[in-house]
Amino acid sequence: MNKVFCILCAFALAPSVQAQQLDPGNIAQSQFAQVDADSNGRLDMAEQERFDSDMMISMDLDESGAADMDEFLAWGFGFSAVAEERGREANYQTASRIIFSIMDYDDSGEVTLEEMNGFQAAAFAYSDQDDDGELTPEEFHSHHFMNIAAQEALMPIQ
Ligand SMILES: [Ca+2]
Ligand SMILES: [Ca+2]
Ligand SMILES: [Ca+2]
Repeated sequence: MNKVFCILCAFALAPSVQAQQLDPGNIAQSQFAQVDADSNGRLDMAEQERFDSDMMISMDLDESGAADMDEFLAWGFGFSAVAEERGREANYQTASRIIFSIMDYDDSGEVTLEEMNGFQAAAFAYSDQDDDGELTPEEFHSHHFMNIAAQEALMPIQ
């Protein structure tokens, strides 16, 4: 039931992502809004964990209880369209593979929710520059590992 709901959510989100300007900053902004369940302009760890459980259910298409590399890459995190538009698909895929490998703490080839939570807790602590237990949009955009990886992968070649 929950799974079906989340798959529907993923489809429902797709058009709004495409309607946005293809700008990594806008995508990070829309991701922030999705995680910020109480819309108070800041993310706390409880919001992040709720979002990650929903995301894991949506990603885990074969219902194995974990996400493998293909499921993780297929999810795309909203940046795939930008990567395509900029001809940076290979870079973006490499960045995503690196993030996946870091998340896959026991090297099993699958990321469990527990591993995802461990990664997100570390990323959250790192991003929380003023250590107040919440992330501002700026802390999230500029310091979260996944946003750093995506922005670097999608940056125009100078
Ligand atoms: Ca919040
Ligand atoms: Ca694993
Ligand atoms: Ca903070």
